[in-house]
Amino acid sequence: MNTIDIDRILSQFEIIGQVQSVAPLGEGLINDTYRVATAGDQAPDYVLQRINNAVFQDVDLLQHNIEVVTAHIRRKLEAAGTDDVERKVLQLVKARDGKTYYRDDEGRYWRVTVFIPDSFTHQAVTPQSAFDAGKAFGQFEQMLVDVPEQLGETIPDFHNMELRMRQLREAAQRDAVGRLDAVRGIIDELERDADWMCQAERLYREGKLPKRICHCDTKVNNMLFDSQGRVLCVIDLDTVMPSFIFSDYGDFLRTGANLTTEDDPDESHVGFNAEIFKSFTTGYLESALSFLTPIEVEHLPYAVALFPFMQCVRFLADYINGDTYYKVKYATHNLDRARNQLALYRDVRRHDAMMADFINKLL
Ligand code: GN1
Ligand code: MG
Repeated sequence: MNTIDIDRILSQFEIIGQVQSVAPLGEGLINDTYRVATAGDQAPDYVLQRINNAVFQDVDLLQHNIEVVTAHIRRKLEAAGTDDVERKVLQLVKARDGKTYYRDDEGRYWRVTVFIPDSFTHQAVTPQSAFDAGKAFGQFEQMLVDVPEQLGETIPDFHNMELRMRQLREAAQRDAVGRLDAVRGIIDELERDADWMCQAERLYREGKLPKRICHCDTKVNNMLFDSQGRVLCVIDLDTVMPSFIFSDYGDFLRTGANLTTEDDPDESHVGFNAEIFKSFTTGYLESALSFLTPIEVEHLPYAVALFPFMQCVRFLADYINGDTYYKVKYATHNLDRARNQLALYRDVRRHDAMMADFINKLL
């Protein structure tokens, strides 16, 4: 993407100040993100994103969800007298036509938010920031219990484990690029636990498990921290939609409590960090216990296992399909990620009893 293009895109939005530089930002695997720096102290910096509309096919619905959610959170923070609200919720910048996105001549979709000053993302957490993050996600879900509109699913059945298993089986059946032979062992291992992992969908069908508005992409690097390491807010709101609370609780621990990054190719580095589990869970239950049902609480250890398992299934399916979904940097990147997540899943399962015990003591 050259500067001319970016300038032309930015000129479609109601931004103030003189654009000084545009540089790639963050580690997202789906959208392309840039930081737009402006000259002087008067104008804010901005975040420009190209929305991946192969993944998010209904951009209108996507942006509508984000508008509703950010406005709702802003009202709640203001009503609670929170200081520094501007740094605690994302602010969308309108395009010239009043929409919160712009479709360019080539059919690419763009959006702009105000960059939150002195904010940082991290790939790892300390016990203290895990506790804060737990509390923040519980509060996030709590603020959204009375969101004034029904939100649509920006990716239908996003965290539906039955669907993810079906997609893996279909990928294996097609074997589009001849990678199946190398991964049969992993598939067999996943199949052994697949039925257990799909229990949330069954509980939902039986009317025993609710869906609530969740963030659904709570990995560590989707959270902004200030320079002292305190949580500011949750970003990357594309996947905010109705789901099981397991999504937010489990996906945070999938990244936060892994002893290494999700794509570390050396499995011996992978492991479940029990200390992070404990601090995150303590924070989460402090804010979420007021609205969680007993069946949700009882299944939290299941949620910790579900997300590395599901992510393994998704990375592996993408590997078999020839890397059509996630950004990859080398040929076996998705395979390394899948192996990493499977190793994490195994280690989480070694902690089943500890997790249940710990949660019971908190109640
Ligand atoms: C994607 O966009 P990003 O990188 O924050 C993905 C998540 C996965 C994650 C794995 C819309 O998140 O579901 O958990 O990669 N988002 C989508 O790192 O598929
Ligand atoms: Mg992200």
